Amino acid sequence: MTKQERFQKEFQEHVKEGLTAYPKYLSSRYIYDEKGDVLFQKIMALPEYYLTQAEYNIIDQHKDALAQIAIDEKGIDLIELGAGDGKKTKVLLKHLNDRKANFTYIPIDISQHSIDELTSSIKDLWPDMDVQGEQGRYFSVLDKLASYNNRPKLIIVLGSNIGNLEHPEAIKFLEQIQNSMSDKDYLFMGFDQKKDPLTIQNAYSDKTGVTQEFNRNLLHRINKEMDANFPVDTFEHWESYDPETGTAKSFLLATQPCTVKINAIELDINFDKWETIHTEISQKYDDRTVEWLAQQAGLKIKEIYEDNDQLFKNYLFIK
Ligand code: AVJ
Repeated sequence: MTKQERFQKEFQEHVKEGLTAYPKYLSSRYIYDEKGDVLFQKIMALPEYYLTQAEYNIIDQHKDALAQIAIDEKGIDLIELGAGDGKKTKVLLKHLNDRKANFTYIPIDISQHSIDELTSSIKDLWPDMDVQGEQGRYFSVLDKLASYNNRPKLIIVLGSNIGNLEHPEAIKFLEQIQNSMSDKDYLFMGFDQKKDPLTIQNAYSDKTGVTQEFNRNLLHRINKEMDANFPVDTFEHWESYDPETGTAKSFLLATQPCTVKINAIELDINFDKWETIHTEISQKYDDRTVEWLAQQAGLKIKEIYEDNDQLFKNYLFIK
């Protein structure tokens, strides 16, 4: 079975499981095909979606401290999980390059398309930079990371991507990274912070409807890849943020009753009016919660960096 076929099979099993459950759910992991990648890039450019700018600000402010790690260690592997378009990382890459640090950049992403685009754009900017991109799911690639032990690693995970995971999964994720680290390695990770609930609510339900399209892309994909007939436009995006738990939840809401045929998996699914499909969580954090997650995963916080508007934080972890 090819990687692609395995992915399709997994996707089909997930759809079957999630849409026959009550309440229904689907994972945001499957939003990201080529169209989903473009929609997420549009989200990152939205004025409401403060996360990208805030983390950009942090990296810009602290790029020298991060570059110093590479200089002090006389060379590192810079491994990025979920690299995407690398916009924020390029600030760091430029600085590492300017300071003539010795490093290999290893961007890892689920999307081969993203890896190819990122690699060629870096080659245009810095022809001599050592870039070795890899396509894969975090969890499968993490095992491989453990073998990159010839020199210290700086592992970076930006964008508060960890926020898509419930706490137990987040701990597992951190644990797997921790297992792949030696005591010379660093982990630099973004965690979006608890803040005015309205700011969060707006970031995940923009007026122009890009987030709705992003969320609906799940249904478009099922229609296209599983020969299904979701009336996509009758499903509305809904966002709810709980300021106590810090969990922002995305839903698709059936505004009309309907029956959806998913031919590839021989499944008919009924939706009542106002029935929900839960599609994503975007967890928000505070220092206490991050400390707890880190401790559960065997990591220690070495440094905390915050943006000027106090919206977002990046934590530097060691073993
Ligand atoms: C890519 C997981 C960080 O949860 O903030 C953006 C995805 N969803 N708008 C997030 C997303 C809706 C994003 N992450």
